[in-house]
Amino acid sequence: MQKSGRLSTETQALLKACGMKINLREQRLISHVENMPIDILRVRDDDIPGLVMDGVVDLGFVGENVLVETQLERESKGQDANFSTLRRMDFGGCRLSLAVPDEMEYAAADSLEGMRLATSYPYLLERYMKEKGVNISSCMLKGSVEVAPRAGLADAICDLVSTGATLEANGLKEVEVIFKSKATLIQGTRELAPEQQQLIDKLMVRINGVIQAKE
Ligand code: PRT
Ligand code: ZN
Repeated sequence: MQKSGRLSTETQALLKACGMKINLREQRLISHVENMPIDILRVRDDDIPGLVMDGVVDLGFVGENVLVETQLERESKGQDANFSTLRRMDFGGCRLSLAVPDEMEYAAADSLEGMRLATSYPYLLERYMKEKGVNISSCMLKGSVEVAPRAGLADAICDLVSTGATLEANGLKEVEVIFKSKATLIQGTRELAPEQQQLIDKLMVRINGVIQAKE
């Protein structure tokens, strides 16, 4: 799971609601669940899909945006990108959107033809633009994507949005949603011992119950 960030509080709360006794110490990478044979690894969210796809961990909670971006990047490099989705969560909702300066005229994706877009998600952006048949160049920024147009680094951006306040504060308008995301639970393709798979099945019953009870 994510160590600290937008997904960590709700992931921890879900695991506790499923009956796991966990005592997560700040400095520890790995914590053992006291009442179940499970170890919890807490890392940057960007590392989670790769850890699952490489079989280093069996399960991962991660945003679909990070998951699909990693999958596309790995596929483009011929690396393993296999996993299965166990269940979409009811938290971590956001959208990956195209946004342009307020004063720019925008009708459809082809309004961006020939432009440069700043993004942390170049593969999702490229996939969308290819589908639309629009040629753009992208400039990779891991943070502060929303200041790129004002700084003269890009004409427009492709970034995560939840309330839209960040875009508004930076003189940008959201013009198109290219990917809708929530947190999701994935499993690697490594074959597990029967008792391990049974434990996962039991956990899934509990996770489904916890999420349904909130609906
Ligand atoms: O340190 P680590 O690498 O683990 O964390 P991180 O900083 O990369 O990610 P974090 O914790 O910010 O986000 C983790 C995941 O939460 C994302 O990958 C998404 O799946 C999900 N999520 C949900 C969001 C948002 N909502 C969100 N609003 N991730 C980022 N944002 C950012 C967005 O990038 C923009 O800067 O919030 C800003 C916009 O918010 P609004 O409300 O102003 O629109
Ligand atoms: Zn991250």
